[in-house]
Amino acid sequence: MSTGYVFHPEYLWHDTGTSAGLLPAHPTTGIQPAVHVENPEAKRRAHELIHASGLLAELVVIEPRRATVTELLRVHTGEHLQHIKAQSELRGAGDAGDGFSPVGHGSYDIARLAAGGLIELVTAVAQGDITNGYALTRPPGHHATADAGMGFCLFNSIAIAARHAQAELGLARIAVVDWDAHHGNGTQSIFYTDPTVLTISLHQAGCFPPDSGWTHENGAGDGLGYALNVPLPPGSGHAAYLHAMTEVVLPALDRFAPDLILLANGFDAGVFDPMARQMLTSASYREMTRLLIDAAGRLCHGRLVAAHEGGYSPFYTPYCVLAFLEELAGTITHVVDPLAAVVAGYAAEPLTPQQQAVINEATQLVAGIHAPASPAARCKPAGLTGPYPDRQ
Ligand code: 9RB
Ligand code: ZN
Repeated sequence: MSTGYVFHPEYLWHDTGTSAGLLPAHPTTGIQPAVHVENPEAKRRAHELIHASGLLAELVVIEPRRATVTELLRVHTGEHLQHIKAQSELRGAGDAGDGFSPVGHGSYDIARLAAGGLIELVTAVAQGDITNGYALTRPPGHHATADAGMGFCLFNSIAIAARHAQAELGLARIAVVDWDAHHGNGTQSIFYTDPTVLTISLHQAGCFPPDSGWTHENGAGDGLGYALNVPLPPGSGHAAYLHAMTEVVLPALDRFAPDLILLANGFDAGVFDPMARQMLTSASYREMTRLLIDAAGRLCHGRLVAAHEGGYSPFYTPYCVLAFLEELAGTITHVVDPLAAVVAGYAAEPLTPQQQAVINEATQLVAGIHAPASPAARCKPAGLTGPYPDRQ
């Protein structure tokens, strides 16, 4: 069992400019220039901690490449590609679509490197070179729809990797689990009518995008039943997320029987995050990861591939990333979350009736998911030749 890791310095060069948090600075509005909340710092520190803790030496480092136009077009419209390219050629201050998604000078190529990094990771997992993997990428992707960027996202890397896995790697059924604090609306919309890709999003109810991610959004047409949402109330923490994992995510995965699990791995449900009001700790991420690893082990030869999404606390995100990645790699380092003692007494248990109610609602929908028609056809990567090691 081995764990792949994708990182590239260019990911830190995606320039989100001088917005104050997320608002563009301008003297007429009184918004002073500052630093955009989606800046390199939390990601740089996470990568440094992975290195300094010794964990990097235990990982299989995989070099990213830029996703090709053909690969991007499996998900996005040509107009969207042209738009991002044109915005990226401006000398900064471009936007991906909603006025809140900065496109810096050269960000088109960096976003292609993010999507291509995930493609390389999924390919290595499908070939059996590694069991699972993590791409510590920027910019994020889960809000990007087929034809627009949104919520700091340019291209939907997870969706691009999922389509690549289906088109080139013989992995027919893909489950996308999204535990970023914000609704994975872009991924959901891309696969909304497609029963071959199950999307499950756990998020803070009504946080972002506005009025998105409710339980009644359950897929449509052939895809009815294959979009699940668990909009947890603000203040939800360890108990609520673990309960949502065991009552919704795991049963849904078991019924769906995926060939690959992709994780939109946002850390902004962390207790110190400025962009949401959830209360997860590094221990929560570790436990949630364990559950997904177990599911991947029993369902799809351990194939679990994660892409970084949100997570904006420079001083806390790195410890959550480390806990996640230690668990993924099945190891521990000498680094102990130094904030664990600080958050130990934060009230994140027991489950509240409101949390229980929304989890129950989502649990009811799991019955709408069906196993593949032909279980015998699963987990055989048709696009690959040669021996296929079973590394479960
Ligand atoms: C809207 C505004 C937001 C709010 C949150 C995010 C977080 C993204 C993330 C992005 C953009 C403002 C809709 C301000 O971390 N995803 O994982 N924009 N919020 N004004 N308006 C109208
Ligand atoms: Zn987020």
